[in-house]
Amino acid sequence: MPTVRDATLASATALGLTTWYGNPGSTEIPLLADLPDHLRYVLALHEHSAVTMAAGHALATGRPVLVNLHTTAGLGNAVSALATARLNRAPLVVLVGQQDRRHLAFEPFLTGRLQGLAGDYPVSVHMPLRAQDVPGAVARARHEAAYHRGPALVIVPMGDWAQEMDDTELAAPQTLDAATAVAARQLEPLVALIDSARAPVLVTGAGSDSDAAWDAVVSLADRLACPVWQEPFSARAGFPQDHPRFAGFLPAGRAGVRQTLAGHDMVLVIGAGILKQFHFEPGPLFVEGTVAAVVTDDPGEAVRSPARLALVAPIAAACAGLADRVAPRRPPPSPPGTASSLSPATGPWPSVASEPSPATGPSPPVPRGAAPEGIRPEDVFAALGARLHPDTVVVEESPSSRDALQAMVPARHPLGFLSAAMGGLGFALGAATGIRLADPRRPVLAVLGDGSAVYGIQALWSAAHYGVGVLFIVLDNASYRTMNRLVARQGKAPWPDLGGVHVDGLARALGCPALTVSTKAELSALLDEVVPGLSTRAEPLLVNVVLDEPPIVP
Ligand SMILES: Cc1ncc(C[n+]2csc(CCOP(=O)(O)OP(=O)(O)O)c2C)c(N)n1
Ligand SMILES: [Mg+2]
Repeated sequence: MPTVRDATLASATALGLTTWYGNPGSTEIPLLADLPDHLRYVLALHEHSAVTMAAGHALATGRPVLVNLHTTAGLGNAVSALATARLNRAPLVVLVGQQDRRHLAFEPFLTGRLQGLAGDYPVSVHMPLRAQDVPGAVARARHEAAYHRGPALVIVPMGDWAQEMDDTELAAPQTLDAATAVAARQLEPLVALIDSARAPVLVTGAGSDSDAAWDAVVSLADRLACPVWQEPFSARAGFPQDHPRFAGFLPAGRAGVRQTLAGHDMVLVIGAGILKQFHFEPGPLFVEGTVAAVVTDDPGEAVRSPARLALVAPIAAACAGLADRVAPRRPPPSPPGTASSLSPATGPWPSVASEPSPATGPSPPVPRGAAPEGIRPEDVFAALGARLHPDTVVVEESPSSRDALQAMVPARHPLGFLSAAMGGLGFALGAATGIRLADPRRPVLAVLGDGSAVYGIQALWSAAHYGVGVLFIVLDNASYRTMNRLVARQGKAPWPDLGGVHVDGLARALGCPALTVSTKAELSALLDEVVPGLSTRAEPLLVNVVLDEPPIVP
């Protein structure tokens, strides 16, 4: 008779769970010892990195990835990364070790109170009632992770693995597929709403970041001859940001949204809820008389949206269907003296490439007052924007310069931009590593603040050990500049600056090659050398860019 472990490995293999990320503990040794060679185990030096790397891998492939965590200590370390994985909709099967069930009642060493440790961030948490239910629970977790797009936890007592399997079927399908079509009838109310509007506008979110959805939303925007905005604080690009209809990034405050979208009487949000905010601001989201609708494949986004109509449907199919059915429109007349054809620089709407937008403020400023050779974040982004291949994945974690990065390095292919959906720092280093590990042909760049880099630094060891060719650019302003800006409005900060943190030194200590640059000339020379080879790079490189930024004015 095969064991529970044999049956689980066979089922996991059949379901495509062949790359495992983890950090081992004694409760998982019966599972991990002599793991078959066709299963690849990627070691992370901290469970947070195991989950961020796995999340990057899962987002790059669109398929679930397995994570191995060690009882309370391991799961506890991983919780914020699991929460981020849930918000970023990364499908993960998380096996959590537990003490042997035969003496769990005595609370032996390493007993975990695991069930509620990750709160309600996982899409499911199961500890099978019998050892023989473990293979089925793992298969179900794979389907739950894929269907609900988040981490599904299975807690496995260590004695279960050696138990004999019985001949009861696994309580899980071999294949689970979800519909990707939408019935024409279900689109009719939305078609009517759009057709009755005078000036509709589209707002896209992370949910429409796929080849098929980009194509469909482009067709819809063309049909409606309307601009397309990106939702505030979006973790991914829902529309090609070099497209002439791309209007920019909405502000994360109600007043800014109202003002930006004031000329439209209908707002159709695609692949997001209505509408992510940051600091609370009173007042309505839209000017009076504006009708809002949402198309999303996430029921959670639909149910919390203050909309006239919310449609839960596969986004690409729904948008393609809308594009076929809504009445075609002509573009608004161009103001006198401007070109009539659309191009990123000449479109009728404020474009990131052309003029100031109410969302992002003035175009990225030309640095003034800095030492001629001193580097501002905008210098880095201009240098990157001029060199990066359009297919590059940019993983962002540079809080005080995110707006400039997004404006100056547009996402030109799906997964061209990725950041932590809930704003938790420590995601980018691991996520970039996992993406590149999953897809070694795609150039991958992570842009990190110096503070942010330290939250996920252990992933650099894995990147180095497994020969993962990510370029990590650290913007070294020796501070939590974002926090300093926020606090400056109200008083003095109780925390010091970060002088003395040398991220390049940390990288080298973890086996990752690292350099520091502090002049524009050094930066250009380095990027000229490194960027063209990003798609074939076989080792990571961390570049610490010493910034010369102006003081914060409260
Ligand atoms: C895990 C976590 N802890 C704390 C914060 C709060 N936080 C937001 S931005 C920031 C400063 C980040 O500093 P750095 O990466 O150097 O970026 P800078 O603001 O200097 O651009 C902090 C601490 C957070 N978002 N996530
Ligand atoms: Mg900083």
